[in-house]
Amino acid sequence: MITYHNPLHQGHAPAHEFFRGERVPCFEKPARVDYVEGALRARGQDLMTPDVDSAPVLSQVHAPRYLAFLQTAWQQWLALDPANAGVQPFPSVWPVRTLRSDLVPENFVARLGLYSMDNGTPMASGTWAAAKAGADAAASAATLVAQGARAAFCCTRPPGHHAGPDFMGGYCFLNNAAVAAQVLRNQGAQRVALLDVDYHHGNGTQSIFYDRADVLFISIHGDPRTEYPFYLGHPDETGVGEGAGFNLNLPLPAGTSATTWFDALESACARIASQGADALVVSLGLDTFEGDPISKFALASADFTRVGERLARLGLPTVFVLEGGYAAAELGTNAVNVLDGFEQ
Ligand code: SP5
Ligand code: ZN
Repeated sequence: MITYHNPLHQGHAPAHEFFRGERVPCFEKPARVDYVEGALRARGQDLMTPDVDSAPVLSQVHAPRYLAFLQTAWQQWLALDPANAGVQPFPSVWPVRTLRSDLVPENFVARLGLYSMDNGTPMASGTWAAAKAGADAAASAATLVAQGARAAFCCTRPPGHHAGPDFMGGYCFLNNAAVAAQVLRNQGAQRVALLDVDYHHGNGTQSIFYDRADVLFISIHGDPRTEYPFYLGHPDETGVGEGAGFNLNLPLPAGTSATTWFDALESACARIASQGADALVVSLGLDTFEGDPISKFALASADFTRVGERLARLGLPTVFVLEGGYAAAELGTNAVNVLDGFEQ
């Protein structure tokens, strides 16, 4: 399968995130993609370097003020104090209900809160460059599929599906899957189905397309009554305005078995088939794996082959975009299994 990698991902390497009030090593670390690249190369796969500038498409899925902030966020942080080079910025105040989010504060940490949904999305010096190169990889993969390739895989980090129109969150900065879907639309697909199989609901992607009928968003994920991101991903969210009926959430309880998960996949595939789409984008989170350290589904490595097989049977030009998955050493096997299942 055509595969694009992100040559700049290692520049996004924050040291810590917060968990239960403690600083712990980041789950979303460079080794994740190193393992996937290793498994791809072992399979004889060429890794292509991004060759499409995603900037115009990023402006279609993210707000200008958010993109402008993110692009220079690290320089803004250093401008406060050169010693910040060794310190991770974290938001500490957020414009929740009754507070104003139309104003852009002069204080950097306040701006970081304006553009963040959580304090679990640490930044580093190379974050913008890594996120932008990842979006370029997604745009490149989608461009080849729009031009007739059967499928392509965007092997990147940081992930993207929690990043909304104007905010970062859940380890995500730029929404790579949204970029892929928008590229397919721009290049002729009338309707795109975007299926998110990450353990966590793709709140950012849902929000980007919630009022649009041209991108059907479907997500299978841990029930947000108990699982991150909590505040979106519930079954009564079905789209709004022209997008009414083009959003489908299929939450499953923490602890769900592979058998039940595949029943949900069947429902998702039935909706894609009935609603009709010219192309498919898959937000390929691998944190549904039974060994994932932060998630609670129970797919075995062999199940990922079945995921690929089932998605291939939809018969749609397909862009796979890597999202979460934190059992780093097993990510290579699980990713390659999806691609093998799709291609066999
Ligand atoms: C892309 C993606 O998968 N983002 C996930 C963001 C999850 N953020 C919350 C992390 C909470 C960590 N919980 C650790 C539980 C260890 N037992
Ligand atoms: Zn996830």
